[in-house]
Amino acid sequence: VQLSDAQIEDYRRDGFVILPELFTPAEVAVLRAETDRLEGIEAEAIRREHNGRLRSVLRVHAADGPTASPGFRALSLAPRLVQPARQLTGSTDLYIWHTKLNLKPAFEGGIYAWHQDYGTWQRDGAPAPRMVTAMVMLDDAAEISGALYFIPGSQRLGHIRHVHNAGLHAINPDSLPRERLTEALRQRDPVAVTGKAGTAALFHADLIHGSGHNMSAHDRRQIYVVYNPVDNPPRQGERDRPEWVCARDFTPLTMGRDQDLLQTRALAEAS
Ligand SMILES: O=C(O)CCC(=O)C(=O)O
Repeated sequence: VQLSDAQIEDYRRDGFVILPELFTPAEVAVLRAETDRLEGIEAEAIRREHNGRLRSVLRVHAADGPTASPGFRALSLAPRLVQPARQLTGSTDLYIWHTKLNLKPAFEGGIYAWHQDYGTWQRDGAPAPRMVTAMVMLDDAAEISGALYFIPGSQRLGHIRHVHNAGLHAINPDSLPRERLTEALRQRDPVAVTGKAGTAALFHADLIHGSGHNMSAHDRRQIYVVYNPVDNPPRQGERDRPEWVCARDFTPLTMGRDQDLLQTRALAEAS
């Protein structure tokens, strides 16, 4: 998939572009089966809700390690995501900053307060907000199930210093100061990122986004793949987070083939 000039223009203006049903139902089924398998694993790169259901799993794209998943690796290297990420970053040589599978289980899945991802990544030492995140829905995403929201164009505000959000029962401890948020929300109405399973959204590292509680009876599973140009690696940061949230291998990724994702199912069945 190559993005059209109009889609690239949308991204420059709004900070995101949506690609409806980029992955087929059969491919999504492979990824859901992988998610079920990961539910049974214990690892440092896994977070759970109070009821024991998965909240998030990191490093699912890796070739090895406890959370490695051939299906999610194939998705992360699929030309359908890598080519648009190359166009939007303007860089052919990308590596994966991290991958994160967010589950938002039915009734339990909680709030991600409004934030810009680069707020965190700058503290990791990343020189510039040049990353592009590809989110792919593994379930149909509706507003009631804790949909992701974007504030269109907010990436153009640049990086805003985040503050600790005591009292807001969010998963992420830091968010934007209320007055800056109010200003951004007055400029543009937020957009709910809803759609059919398999839909992808690519978004800018400075785009303000967040999501509410999953009040539905259905899980809201979404995978996030963060691509970063190899010439924008983290330098010495304020802190040293684990490799599963901030990768240290800056070897340019090798793009896979679009058929690889379905083939991982055949390989799993044969083994
Ligand atoms: O999955 C979501 O609803 C939001 C996740 C998010 O913004 C994050 O992990 O930084």
